[in-house]
Amino acid sequence: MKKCTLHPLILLSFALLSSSMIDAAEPRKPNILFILVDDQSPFDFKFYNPQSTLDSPNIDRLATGGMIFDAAHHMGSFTGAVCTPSRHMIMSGRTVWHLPIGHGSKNCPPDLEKNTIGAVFNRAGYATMRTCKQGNSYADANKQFTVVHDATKRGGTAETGSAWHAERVLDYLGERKEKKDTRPFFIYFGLSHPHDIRDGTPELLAKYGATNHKDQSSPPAPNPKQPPLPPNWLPAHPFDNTSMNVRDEKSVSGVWQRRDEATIRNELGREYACSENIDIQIGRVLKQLEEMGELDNTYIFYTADHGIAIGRHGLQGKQNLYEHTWRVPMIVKGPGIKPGSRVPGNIYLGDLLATFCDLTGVAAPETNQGTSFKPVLLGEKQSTRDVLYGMYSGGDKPGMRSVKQGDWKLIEYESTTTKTRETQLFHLKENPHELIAEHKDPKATNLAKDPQHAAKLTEMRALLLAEMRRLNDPWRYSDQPDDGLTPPKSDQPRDKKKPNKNK
Ligand SMILES: [Ca+2]
Repeated sequence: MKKCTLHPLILLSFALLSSSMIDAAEPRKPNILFILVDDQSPFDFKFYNPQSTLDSPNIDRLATGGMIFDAAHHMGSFTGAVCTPSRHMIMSGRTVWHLPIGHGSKNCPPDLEKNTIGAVFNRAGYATMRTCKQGNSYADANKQFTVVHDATKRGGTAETGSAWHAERVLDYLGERKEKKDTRPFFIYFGLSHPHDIRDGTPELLAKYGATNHKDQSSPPAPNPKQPPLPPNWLPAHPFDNTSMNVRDEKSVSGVWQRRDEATIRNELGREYACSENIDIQIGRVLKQLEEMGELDNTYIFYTADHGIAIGRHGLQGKQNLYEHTWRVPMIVKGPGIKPGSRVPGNIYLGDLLATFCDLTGVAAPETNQGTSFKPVLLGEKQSTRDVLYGMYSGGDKPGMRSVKQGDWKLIEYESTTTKTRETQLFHLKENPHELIAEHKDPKATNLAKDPQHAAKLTEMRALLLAEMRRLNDPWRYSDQPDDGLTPPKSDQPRDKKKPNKNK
């Protein structure tokens, strides 16, 4: 008589079914490692700029193992301390005119800090930890993390530089291992560099041919190891951009108001030395996560609070809306993200909170105004929005505004104080470095005065006005309808606590 047995494949199916039922009953929430650096242009990296000489093997590996965003932006700033609104937007998911600081504070609900990253993820049962610089940030939100180790570390040694922040993360992971803590984690791994003063380690400064130049009256020594001049370098910005007297354009040690080749290449060398050190520190943290078996269940985000000029367009600082400064690097690696993928994305830093929540199944707070880009990360779409708006009004008013749609970008400049009025129109595919007449490149320039592009200019100006209205921008340009708005009286944002300028 034939013995009744189950076919091995059926047995295997039962085993798989029961294992997936266990998984379904107790899904393990993913961890988040959020890496935020201070003042870094996307064009410092080879994956955004093949001419770059920056070595960043660990960040490059995140890029090849994850997704690169070509159009990630910060929304802007109403103060020279661009970090401050940027970090408020990151923490809260709110847009620039709806923050608890600045002219838009009347548009912000009270106690917003209770709906920022640390508070939201604590409520969701996450273990939360943060290390970052101090100052020009969002102090009430920073302290919502359960474990906080904040200090500004911009020196050239392990104790005074980026290694200090990495040590805090490594210690925290070590304690987690010791305590057998199995809760999912949210680690906010912030670094104080490559923000000036860019005192790199001696080895890395030597690698990039740079010195911590202290003599304002002479340029530093040229060195062939220094990074090349950027393609959009200029010896001076050709017109008053409404914020030429801000600290970053005049007082940064090592640059001051110098824009000569030797000064800019040396300062880029200092920036790269600091950025490579950050890369080394990230490598240490990733290695520990791998050894702990956490890497495969962790979403890793790498970005900066905004970009920086360092000689591009004759500027030094972060108070402008060219792509080198308005854009930020953005890399995301994690479960379900196709390795080596690349998208425009059209995202803001203010979309991060919504995305963190969406990826982890945590409800986003009602105060959030950002849009999750999880569908982009999962390969379902290329971008989350069609139009991007940027602003800067930390100098003369109304200051600068930009709008981008597809390959087209408009930047407007107006100062009611100096009567400056300038317009730039760029086709970014044909002119990715936003070259202008002073760059003397026959193939690329500002198209705003080209009659062939008059219709496009009109269209982009209409888009900008629509975005200014949609986002409650309190200012209007003199050739825009005033919409019945009274321009804000004070030149200074109405901050409860005034930001410590440009730290
Ligand atoms: Ca910054």
